[in-house]
Amino acid sequence: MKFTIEATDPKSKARAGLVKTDHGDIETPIFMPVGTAGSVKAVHQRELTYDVKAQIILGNTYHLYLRPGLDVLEKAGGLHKFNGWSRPILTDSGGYQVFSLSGTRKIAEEGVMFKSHIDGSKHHFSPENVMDIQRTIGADIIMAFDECTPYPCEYNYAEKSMHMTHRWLKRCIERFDTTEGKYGYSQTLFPIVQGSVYKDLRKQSAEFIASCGRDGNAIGGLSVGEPAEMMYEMTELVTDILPTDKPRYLMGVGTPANILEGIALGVDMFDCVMPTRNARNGMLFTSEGIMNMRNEKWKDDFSPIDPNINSYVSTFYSKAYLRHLTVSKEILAAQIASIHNLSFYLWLVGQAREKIQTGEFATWKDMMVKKVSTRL
Ligand code: PRF
Repeated sequence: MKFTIEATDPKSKARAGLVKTDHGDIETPIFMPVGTAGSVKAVHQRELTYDVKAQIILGNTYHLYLRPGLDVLEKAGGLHKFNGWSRPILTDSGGYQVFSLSGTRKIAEEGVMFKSHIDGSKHHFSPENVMDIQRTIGADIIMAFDECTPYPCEYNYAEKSMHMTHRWLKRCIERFDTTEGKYGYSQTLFPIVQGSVYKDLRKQSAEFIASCGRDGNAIGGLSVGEPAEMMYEMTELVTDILPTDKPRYLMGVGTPANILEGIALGVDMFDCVMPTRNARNGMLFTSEGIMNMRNEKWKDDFSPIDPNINSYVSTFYSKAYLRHLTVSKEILAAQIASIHNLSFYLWLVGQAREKIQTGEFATWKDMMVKKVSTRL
């Protein structure tokens, strides 16, 4: 994997760059649609490619390991072959899903024992087997095994947890660097900064992660319920320490405004379930603001969903028709809303990239943050 910076914004820390992988290039800043179980919910690959214009999607180790399982994925020749997505894929390590999804779990130095949320069966994740599992899934970018601390979190716990995440990282690197990809293309490992909302811990963690010298770095443990200002403060502290010549990935973030602020702080990659999950609940993100599609207000508004978004569904379908589908609980409502929301997120980061290249990002960002946060 190779990263080059093409432009930096004069008035913020924003950068426009290019990530090169064996499955193609990624223009940054980028948003990565979440395809937890190997599918971006309600969106098929042709729409993801030609309407949404996604450049990279995310998969989850936890889900894919439990179902369909490693034997199926290996027989298929990896996740790209299995789901038909031939562009880059990133897999999260399970170090977050285990904590948020599985009912019972036991964290120890060796790893995490957990029960499947599907059938209650018992499993164990360790830094080593999570590297092996991600080798078998075959994503282009794989994530280190970490503990994402909750919010709020006591200082003592956050400190202990951070040190364990660092020790786990050393074990991840040792296993990753002594194994090879199974399908003939290369994979790269991103470590993850933790440290909760404590400045000294965040600083220590960022310095440790930076010293590992990997191809890219991630910021975890944020967007877990802390105030947005706190998330921005921690992000800036970390981006000021992480190497400038490597991509930075802010995990699980966020709203359109969160993403714009993250870009201004020097973040290059984002992922979040929000555009797809909220779409299934009738919430639309548009270039003019946020719409609740259940609202009576859209009943006879025959204007397009969002004329500014260059995606088939955004201009073809009217607000009134989508409201009707939403209220009627039609499957098509989820499909249209998901494709539109993702198209909007990809449009937003694409616009940010253009504005960074023309040196207008900072002023455009301030105007856009207000716009995209407006409730219509
Ligand atoms: N760690 C991992 N995945 C994540 C997170 C994390 O801290 C977050 C935090 N917002 C989202 N996804 N491995």
